[in-house]
Amino acid sequence: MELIVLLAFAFKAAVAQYVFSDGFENGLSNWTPATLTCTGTGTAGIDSTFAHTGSNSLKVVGGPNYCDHAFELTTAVTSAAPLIYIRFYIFHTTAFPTLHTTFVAMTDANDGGNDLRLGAQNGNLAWNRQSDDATCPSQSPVGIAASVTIPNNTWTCLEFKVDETNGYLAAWLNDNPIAGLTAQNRTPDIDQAWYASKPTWKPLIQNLKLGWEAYSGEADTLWYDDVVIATSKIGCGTLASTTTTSTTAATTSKTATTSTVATSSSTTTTVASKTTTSSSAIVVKSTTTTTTITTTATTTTTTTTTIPTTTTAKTSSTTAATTATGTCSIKYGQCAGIYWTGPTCCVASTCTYSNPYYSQCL
Ligand SMILES: [Ca+2]
Repeated sequence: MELIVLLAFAFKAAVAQYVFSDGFENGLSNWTPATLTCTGTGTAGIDSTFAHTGSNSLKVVGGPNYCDHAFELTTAVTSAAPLIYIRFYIFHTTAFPTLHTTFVAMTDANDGGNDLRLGAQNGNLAWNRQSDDATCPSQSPVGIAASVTIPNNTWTCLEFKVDETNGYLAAWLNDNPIAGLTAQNRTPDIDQAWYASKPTWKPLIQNLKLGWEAYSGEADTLWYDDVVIATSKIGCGTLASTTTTSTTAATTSKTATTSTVATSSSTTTTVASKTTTSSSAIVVKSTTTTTTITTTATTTTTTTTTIPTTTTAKTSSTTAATTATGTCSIKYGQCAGIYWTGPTCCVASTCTYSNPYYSQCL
């Protein structure tokens, strides 16, 4: 018993920032289907024939209509709060469309329980806030160009950060920062509009939902694997400090496996088939992960308590002045479209029809 405690400490010292790691080798035991307002043809479930590592992955068949959405959910993110890093490998098969889609959704308790979404619009990745349909980057030519797409038919490493204390976001594709997904500096075309409509925006994330949701008739089939949630940058390669792990490795073989989750440190994400080598590492890893979760959960409880204090202390008087949009969308914001429930007038711009689902202030 003592040994286990010691191990837990040693392990915590090394990789305490990891609160969750799942390669779906134990099925969906760490996930639950997200409860959605309507259901259609979308499905999410284990695929035991295709994986980034190991044998299993999460397969999502997302239908074209809004109700054809499907998501699997974990609440482990709350153990990493208030600074949450999430990394996974994603493999999708249809180019991101011009119109808006979502593949990651997170319930935000500070935003009326609406989702903070990561998806795509105009072919590139974008954050989207369900409550006011704000996007980061702005869907202007400059904003769109500051983001990237996820290539089809290859496993790709995607990581993002939600900093609840400061209300900041960041993201990396194959470890490369995505400028357009950085919400922090109130930069025109990037995140100015994001904060303009909600100057004191600070999310309180309740869960991570991986799946698919379309708003304009777009379908995609996707796979997810090797999901890690942590309190610091994870990266696409090896999971954190191998240093301490090697110390503990002497004690038990159990720990020896921990260092490895992302043994596939190759950022050369090639087509799916080349995964066999690291597979066993991942499988064993899941045993250790359980230890991590417990350990870190304890630490985080303390951290979580601090959130209200921090939040209240930070009233941003600076940002309030940035842009007063009133009830109209700002330039490059959405102003009309099927499913659109936001403002229909524009500040210093004209609501311009793009398609039945999207009109933009230009
Ligand atoms: Ca797997």
